[in-house]
Amino acid sequence: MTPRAHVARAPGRVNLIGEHIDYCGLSVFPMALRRSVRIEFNPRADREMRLADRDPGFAPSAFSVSESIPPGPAGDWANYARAAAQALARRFPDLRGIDALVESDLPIAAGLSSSSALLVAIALAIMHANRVTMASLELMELLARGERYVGTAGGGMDQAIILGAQAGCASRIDFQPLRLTPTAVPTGWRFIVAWSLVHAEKSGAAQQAYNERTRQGDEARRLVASRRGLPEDTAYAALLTADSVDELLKVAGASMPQVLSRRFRHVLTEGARVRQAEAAMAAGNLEAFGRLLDASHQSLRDDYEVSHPELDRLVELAREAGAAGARLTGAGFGGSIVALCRVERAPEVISALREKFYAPRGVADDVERHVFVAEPSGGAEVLAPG
Ligand code: NG1
Repeated sequence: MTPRAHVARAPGRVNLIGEHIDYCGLSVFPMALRRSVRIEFNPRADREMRLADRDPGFAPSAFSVSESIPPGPAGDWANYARAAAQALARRFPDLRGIDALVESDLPIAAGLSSSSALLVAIALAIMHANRVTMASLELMELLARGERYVGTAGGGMDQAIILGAQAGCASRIDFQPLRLTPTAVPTGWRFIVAWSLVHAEKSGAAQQAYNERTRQGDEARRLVASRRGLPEDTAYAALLTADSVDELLKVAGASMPQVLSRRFRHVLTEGARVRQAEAAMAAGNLEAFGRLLDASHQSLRDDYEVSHPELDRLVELAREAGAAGARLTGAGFGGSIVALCRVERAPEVISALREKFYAPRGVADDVERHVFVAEPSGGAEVLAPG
């Protein structure tokens, strides 16, 4: 890579609340992290993409930009680059490729969206190299659809926050139509992210479990809509304007198998918690925000069944150490938790996790790789050569 290379940077994200509801079209409340994927890149004169990673665990990869790029094997990291390149090639004719060198300080498969950050950084690099631009909201939607290339029926939260985050803020993301509304994170609050040491590989079993949840959410919605005499394609948001949460839960309880009605209950109650959490943050009410985190975790564990015993243990330990609340964040099945505490409590929470979670598992020395304070950061950008 020449010293004149540009750099595309895309942050990871931690979702504060609103889990497994973006694909139902309901609002979510994430923030971007300082940890990020950085790509040094130079334009090429042809359509080739030549990718390398500073981490030798990721083999170099090459492919050609086109409207239909054959995927690599399941789990191949370069599939996220293929997804970005294909989505852009369908929007802009005759794109040239890039030479790219990737590095990242984001943990992989930890529920912090390292894969969407890679996809967004590659997309920005290709666009910059080809001097093409797009309205930000349109790009968020294009890349959310584009990421389905890898086989996950994901929602649009990750690409939206990675591109649209504001430093110092969490953002409520509404869908249909897509919109971001920032709220400043109070200066005395700290969100601590802790990894469970369990990889939630979105290309493996977790992908099937994730896609199963999206199907169940959809089926429950259709059953309730038809019970209410509404068209089958009535969205969650429209169901909620027609009836109260309690009424909808009663209908669900009477019209579908128990497992579906529990999934449905998670979606509706989590949707309500997002609005309450946003208001609690705006009011600086840490205790109220913490209670909502706890309620979200319980719902994800019992109704949505996406937790893991190691996540439950981390949540329990964070609360015992004085966090106002904690919950799993991201898709679950492993990955990370997010805990909220006052700034002066943060060292105690972190050292309790070190002693009671990481030390017994033999990784106490590495604790700053696994636990960190999340600093609300700005969105993805391209930096000129230094
Ligand atoms: P992670 O945590 O990156 O696996 C996934 C989806 C989100 C959202 C969350 C659960 C993708 C790219 N991301 O995130 O859209 O549904 O799960 O809230 O599929």
